Amino acid sequence: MKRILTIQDISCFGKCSLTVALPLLSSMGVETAILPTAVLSTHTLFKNYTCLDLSGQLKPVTGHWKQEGITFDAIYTGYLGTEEEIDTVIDIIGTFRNENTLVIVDPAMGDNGKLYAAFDEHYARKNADLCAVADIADPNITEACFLTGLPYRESYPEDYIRELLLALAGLGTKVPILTGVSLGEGKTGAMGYDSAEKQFFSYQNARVPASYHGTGDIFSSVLAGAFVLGLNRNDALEIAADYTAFTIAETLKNPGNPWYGVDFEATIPALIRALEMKKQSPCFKR
Ligand code: PXL
Repeated sequence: MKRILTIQDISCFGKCSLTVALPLLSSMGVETAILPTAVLSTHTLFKNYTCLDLSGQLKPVTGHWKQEGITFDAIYTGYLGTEEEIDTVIDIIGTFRNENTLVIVDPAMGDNGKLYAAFDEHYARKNADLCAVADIADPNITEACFLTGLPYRESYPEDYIRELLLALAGLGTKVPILTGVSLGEGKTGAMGYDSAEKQFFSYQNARVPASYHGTGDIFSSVLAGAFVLGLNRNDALEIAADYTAFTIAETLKNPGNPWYGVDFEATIPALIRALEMKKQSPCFKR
């Protein structure tokens, strides 16, 4: 069984970060170790959230794992807290990485042109150091702009997305993948760039007219699971984008749908079915 380590916060209520990554990765059949960076009462879109910083635990916990000889096929990072913590996480990646370890970075720090409440621009730029050590990094357009210094645009030609991807590759990310990319009227999806092969790739589906919190974490978790299981980049992008879009659509059907997150629990069986189909494809390599 493949084993992944995911490093991000626990928002105890609100359906994001570890409370999404752990069930999704486990459902995909990936053994999932967690390294919680902080415990928050809710995610930071709620007012008056509490936060207990656990960054002092990162080194002792991973030190113990190292003594035990524990290894990982992949390391996937999400929402972190401080610049110092980013340095610690980079160290941890260095400690556990070997030539086969896949490093997936979701530099979760903002959306819709703005940073989340807990962050400033200095923190945002620090995330570029983490992206520099990533095999795959999947920022949204907002995050990519804060990482690269390129201007944020609400509407854009495809060339703008290519420029952002090349700038992300310039930071050192081997395969940057931009999320929330619309390449046509009524469409949304993701576009990536494989810097070794110098090839762009993309996947689009119909845009569901709603935006929910935590969908970035859902996309990243499924993407990370798909890559560690050995799906090729097109299949990985497709399963992550389809699952996210389907989950948003299902959430919209729920008359009492919560504003703070999506009903991903209801769509896990569909994810497992989609994954089984992909694994039967001749491109499946592991
Ligand atoms: O979904 C990203 C995320 C993760 N963790 C916390 C957050 C957010 C987004 O706001 O606040 C604590």
